[in-house]
Amino acid sequence: MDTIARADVLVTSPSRNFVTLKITTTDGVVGWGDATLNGRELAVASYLADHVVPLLIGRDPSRIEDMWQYLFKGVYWRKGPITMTAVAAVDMALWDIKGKVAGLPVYQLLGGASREGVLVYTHASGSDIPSLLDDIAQVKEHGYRAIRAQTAVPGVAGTYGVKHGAYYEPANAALPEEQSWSTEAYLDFAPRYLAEVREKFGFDFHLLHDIHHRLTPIEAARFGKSVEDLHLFWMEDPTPADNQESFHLIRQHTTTPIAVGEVLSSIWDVHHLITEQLIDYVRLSVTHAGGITHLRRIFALAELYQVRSGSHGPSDISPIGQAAATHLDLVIPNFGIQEHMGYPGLVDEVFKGGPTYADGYLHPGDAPGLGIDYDETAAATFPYSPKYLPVARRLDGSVHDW
Ligand code: EZ4
Ligand code: CO
Repeated sequence: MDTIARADVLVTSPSRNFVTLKITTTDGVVGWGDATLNGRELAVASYLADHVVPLLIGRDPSRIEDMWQYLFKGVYWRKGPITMTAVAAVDMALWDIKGKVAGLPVYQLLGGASREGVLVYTHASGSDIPSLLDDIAQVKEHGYRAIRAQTAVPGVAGTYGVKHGAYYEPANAALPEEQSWSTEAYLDFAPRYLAEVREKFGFDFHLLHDIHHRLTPIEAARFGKSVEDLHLFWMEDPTPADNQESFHLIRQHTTTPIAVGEVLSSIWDVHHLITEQLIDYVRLSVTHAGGITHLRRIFALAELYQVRSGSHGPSDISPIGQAAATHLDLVIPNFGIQEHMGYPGLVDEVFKGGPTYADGYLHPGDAPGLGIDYDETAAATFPYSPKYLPVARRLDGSVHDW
């Protein structure tokens, strides 16, 4: 029987950090899994190398579901982003192996394509309204049918979501940068710039906006109400979802669709949001939510309540995680949209292949497994470099949700 011969945890930083799990079987089949948790990379690397790799050796790589149960239930300490990212990496690597052994792309193993391609949205941003409008014009030229629009808020130093140069890289410093925040300034400005976007470009594309957990429920309700005529595809993370019940309050006031999930990692983090129909899109990622095995269970629950998928796909999920997401997206009946932020150039030197983009859609391709390779020689030339997300402080100096 083919068993797991070895597993290696690889860390590389081709301009940003990625953690990758490589599983090799006794038959010499290699599976890749993404284990990148932005700003806490080495915690997951240690969880895998110190506590998971020794358990994998000699086990049957074809028993994906059993491996998932073993790593989730078997450890006693359940859930949380570090655990669920580590479990996800093993899960992804085993799906990659199963596909390679079968000679089939992972989406075929999951039931086959339900659509021709995966609708994606990308980011447009600006330091002010004119530069946002320019950026949207450029993004539209690349064929995107769905665009997330963010602009720096006047009087707020370092607003989240704004590109510096060609890319937006949230983990931007060796120690966390201190940024500022004013809810009043944001609530005054954001609806106005989103209105200008619709005025200039019309309604024939999906317009998305990320609130990044910055509002209270009643503030989010006010925001959602004030942009109803702009027909946003969604407002993302209007308030932290630690208290799932608080979304009832937002729902009572606005028909602006709601998307939640990028910082969450298990079905238990969203089950109330889903079963009470408090959100429209669930945004957990394959990489941070226990892999394909767990995320497809979350999407299956969501389908019963007409909640669609909208997975997180930032540059801090590696191309392996993005490939895995694209396979799942192609199959599930309640797919909504997939985030596709893209990567800085050096990332291509390490990660080879992966989904292809055309005309606003991604396709995972038909190579066996996940369809992506990792160049270990290139990766070794980009050593780990500490990179942290910023923190946000209100104008009085107190810490706000980032
Ligand atoms: O700030 O992934 O929707 N996307 C986002 C991201 C997050 C980063 C944090 O690691 O909000 O840009
Ligand atoms: Co977000």
